[in-house]
Amino acid sequence: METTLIILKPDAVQRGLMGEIISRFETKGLQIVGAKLMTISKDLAARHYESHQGKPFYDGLVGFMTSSPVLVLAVRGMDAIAISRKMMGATFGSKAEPGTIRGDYGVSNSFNLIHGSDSPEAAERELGLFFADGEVQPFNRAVECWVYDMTGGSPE
Ligand code: IDP
Ligand code: MG
Repeated sequence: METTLIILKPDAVQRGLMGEIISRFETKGLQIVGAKLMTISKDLAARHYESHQGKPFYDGLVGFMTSSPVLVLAVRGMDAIAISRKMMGATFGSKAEPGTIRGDYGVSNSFNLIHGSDSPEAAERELGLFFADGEVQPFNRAVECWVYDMTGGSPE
């Protein structure tokens, strides 16, 4: 099981798309194990996007991410990182395939609604930036044995 860090960016929150997007993850069978509405500080945005420092879009990205509240989610499941990235679609709203979150809800390249960790290392680092100990709660789901085939003893 993996847990990934998802951020519903300021445009998703302002446009009233939180529920729609959360529904997609829940309907898929992924589990929301952490959630926090917050305004990201410049310092936290800089740490989160440290690998993009120096790029032409960096200042705009930090300005955007700190401009209005975001909804930060911890999303859990088997292969949750790769599945979430696929559900998000390509980075630019103008290029993202229909059927993906970015493809269905937006047209902008920089205001692209959602962030998702891109590797297990990134997920661990980013979850640590946004959630304190105990704020992510991987509770037992009663429906788990219908979301996954557990007949072999491990989730399939
Ligand atoms: P990702 O969010 O799909 O992982 P990254 O390349 O990690 O894409 O870029 C981080 C964020 O920076 C993007 O989600 C987008 O908001 C913004 N961004 C990336 N490239 C550009 C660009 O060329 N112009 C404007 N914004 C960009
Ligand atoms: Mg990225």
